[in-house]
Amino acid sequence: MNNYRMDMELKTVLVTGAASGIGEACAIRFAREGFSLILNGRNLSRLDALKQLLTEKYGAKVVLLPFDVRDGAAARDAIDSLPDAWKSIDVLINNAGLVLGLDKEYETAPDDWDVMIDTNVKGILTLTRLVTPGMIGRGRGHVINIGSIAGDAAYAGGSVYCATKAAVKALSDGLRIDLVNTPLRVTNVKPGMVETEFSITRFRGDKERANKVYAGLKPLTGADVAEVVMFAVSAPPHVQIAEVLVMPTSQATATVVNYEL
Ligand code: NDP
Ligand code: 8X3
Repeated sequence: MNNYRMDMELKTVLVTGAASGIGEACAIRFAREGFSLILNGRNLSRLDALKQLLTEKYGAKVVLLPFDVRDGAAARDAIDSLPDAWKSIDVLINNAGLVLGLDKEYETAPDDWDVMIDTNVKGILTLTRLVTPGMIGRGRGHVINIGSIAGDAAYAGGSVYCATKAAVKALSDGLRIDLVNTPLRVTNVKPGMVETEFSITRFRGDKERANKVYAGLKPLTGADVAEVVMFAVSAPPHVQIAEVLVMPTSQATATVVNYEL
C-alpha cells in the first residue's frame, strides 16, 4: 500500500473536522505526500498546534479555516476568504461528524437529532455545494465522504446516527451519478471501530465509558483510515474507488465483535 502513484495534478486538500481523530490523521497523511492543506475545525488552538507540527515536520503549506460545518453562511464566507492560490481545492475530505448518545429512537432528544443531522448530513451537502463546482470547472477533483459501517445497518441505540451515515451513502452515490460525465471521483469510506474521540463525544465526555468500547480488541486508528483515503486518492485517474468498508480484523459487523484478542 505504500507505493503511491500520485496524480500530481491533485495538490490541495480541504479536510473538515481536522482537529482530531480521522481528520487529523488525514491531514498528516496528505502532508507527508506533499499536499497543501486547508484545515477546518472548531478548536482553533488544536488546529494551530497541528499546523505547527505539519509545517515543522513535513514543510507543509497549511491554511486554517475554522468554522462550524453546520453554519452554511460561515462556510461560504470561509471558502470565499481563501487567497486565490488556495481556491483550487483538488480533494475535499468531508470528515467532520459525530454521534451523541446511545438512546432508543423514541427517546433521543430532538436537539441531538439536529446536531447529528446538521453536522453529518447537511455539513457534507454544504461543503460539496461550495467546493464541487470549482472542481468541475477545473476538470479535476476528488470528494471523499467519511461514512460508516453504521450506514449499512442500524444497531441498538444508533438510529439517528445510523440514518445520517445511510444518508452519506446516498449523497455519495448521488454525487457520483451527477459527476459521471466529468473526471471527478467520489469515494465513500465506511470505517468500523476506530479509536478516536468519537466515543468520548458519544458519551458526553465520559472517557472511562468510551475506553470500554475498545477494551479487549485492536481497533483501527485514524492513521489506518487515512491510509485508505490516500489509496483512493492516489489511484490512477480512470480508477474510481467508489466505496470502502474497513474495520478491525476482530470486527465482522457493527455489532459482531470479538473482544478476546
Ligand atoms: P473525532 O471526534 O476524533 O473527530 C471528529 C472531528 O469532527 C472533531 O475534530 C470535531 O471537532 C469535528 N467536528 C464535529 N462537529 C463539527 C462541526 N459542526 N464543524 C466542524 N467540525 C466538527 O471522531 P472521528 O475522527 O472518529 O470522526 C470523524 C468521522 O469519522 C465522523 O464523521 C465519524 O462519524 C466517522 N466515523 C468514525 C468512526 C469511529 O469509530 N471513530 C467509525 C466510522 C465513521 P470538535 O472538537 O470541534 O467537535
Ligand atoms: C462509527 C462506527 O459502529 O460505532 O461510525 O457506529 S459505530
